[in-house]
Amino acid sequence: MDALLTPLNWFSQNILQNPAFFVGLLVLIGYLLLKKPLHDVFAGFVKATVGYLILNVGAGGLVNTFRPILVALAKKFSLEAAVIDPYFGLAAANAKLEGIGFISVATIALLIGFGVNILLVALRKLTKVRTLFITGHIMVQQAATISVFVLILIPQLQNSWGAWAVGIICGLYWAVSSNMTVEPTQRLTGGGGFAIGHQQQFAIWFVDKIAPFLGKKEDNLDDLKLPSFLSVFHDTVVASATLMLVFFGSILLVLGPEMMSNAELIGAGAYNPAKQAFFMYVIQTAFTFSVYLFILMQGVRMFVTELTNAFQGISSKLLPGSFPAVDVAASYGFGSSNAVLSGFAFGLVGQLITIALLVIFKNPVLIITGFVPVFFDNAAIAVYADKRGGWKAAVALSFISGVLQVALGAIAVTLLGLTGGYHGNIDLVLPWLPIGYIFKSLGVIGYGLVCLFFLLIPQLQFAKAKDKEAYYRGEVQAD
Ligand code: ASC
Repeated sequence: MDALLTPLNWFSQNILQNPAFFVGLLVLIGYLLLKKPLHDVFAGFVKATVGYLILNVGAGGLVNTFRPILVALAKKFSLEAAVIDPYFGLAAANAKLEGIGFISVATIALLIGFGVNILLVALRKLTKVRTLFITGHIMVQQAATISVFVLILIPQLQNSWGAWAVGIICGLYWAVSSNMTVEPTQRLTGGGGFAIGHQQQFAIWFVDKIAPFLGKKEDNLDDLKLPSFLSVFHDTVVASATLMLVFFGSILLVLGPEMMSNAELIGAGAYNPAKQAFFMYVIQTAFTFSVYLFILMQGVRMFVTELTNAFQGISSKLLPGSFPAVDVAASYGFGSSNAVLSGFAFGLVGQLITIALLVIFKNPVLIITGFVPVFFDNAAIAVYADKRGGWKAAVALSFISGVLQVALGAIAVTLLGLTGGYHGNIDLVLPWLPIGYIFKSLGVIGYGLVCLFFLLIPQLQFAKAKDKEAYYRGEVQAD
């Protein structure tokens, strides 16, 4: 058994959970299968891996700079509340799993889930699943949260079958939800050849369907006629730096130099009064947002180009007809240039209004905005909505998403009995919150029903497709 487990663990830790190398490896294999010259294979591997590492720098910079500021805000007002953010959610989920003695379930489930996903794609003629979820750091977070859903809400599964139960349902969710993003993403990217494997696949599917009813796609954010002085905001760097100066600038002023120089709370970005005026620190921190956003987009561009070229090798030879399901940031460059920021801004407004309502109505659980869902989810929602229904759809849907993240996040915290945080991303409330209630009320039968529900979704997609061959090729068809 050890002879099998040791290499599997090595693969999980070094490759699967480190998507830069996973994507690099896929590019390497893909180009080899396409019989490219070895120097091109090498170059593709390097560009994809480095591109992904650049994306990590951008995403990590955003998360590490802006998450502590929101946490400091909660501290300042002594709020005991749950932060809706996957990194806080991971810590809270692990604490819960440790409490019931099932801490290792999530890691085993990760491998089982990935295996299930491969199997579903390999059997695609039967399952109609076309996508392989390859975003390892997200899979780690979700395996932990879903472990809590399964083991806490269905206590009968707190036994040696627990890891299998979690792994199977994770694999189903990864395969099926990313498969739902094929058409929306192909439409957005003009046949880019990838799907989304992140934390908002159900939302993307829904937005793609509903946005055309909310507005006209011709009235998109890029073509919005702004008075000439406002038109400078069509530039992402100018728009993001200005927006963040207003938003994070106000928060930093409220927090003040004393709080911001608390290195324990703020981490690497703490304010050093000996070196800089506070006023300049505020401007620099706000502008840093644009820097990381710029880096993130650059990295994405590098790895997406290589991956979509190379994956043709994998999808023609190894896993026929498959699409890679990647980080949602890969979609950002294909929409209107300001969609990302608009989604963040209106999602934030939705979140803040809902948090205010929780306070006013004295809800027992208070929620704190976490950076990851409010930025990455709502940005994506606006990108896809704007493509299909213009700015009106983008504004409305990212706002609604913000409201749901907070309101349903608060319910999830209570349902699962978590302390300190919850995953918070939009898919982890819809569909996962209703799934939680099904688990709670129907137990193992509910678990079986949810598995069947997941299996049914690609069947329905396939049944609806007029041209069955085009479905397998991931071509967009008229509705
Ligand atoms: C997440 C998460 C991140 C970011 C990153 C976006 O959900 O955990 O670190 O989004 O993947 O590129």
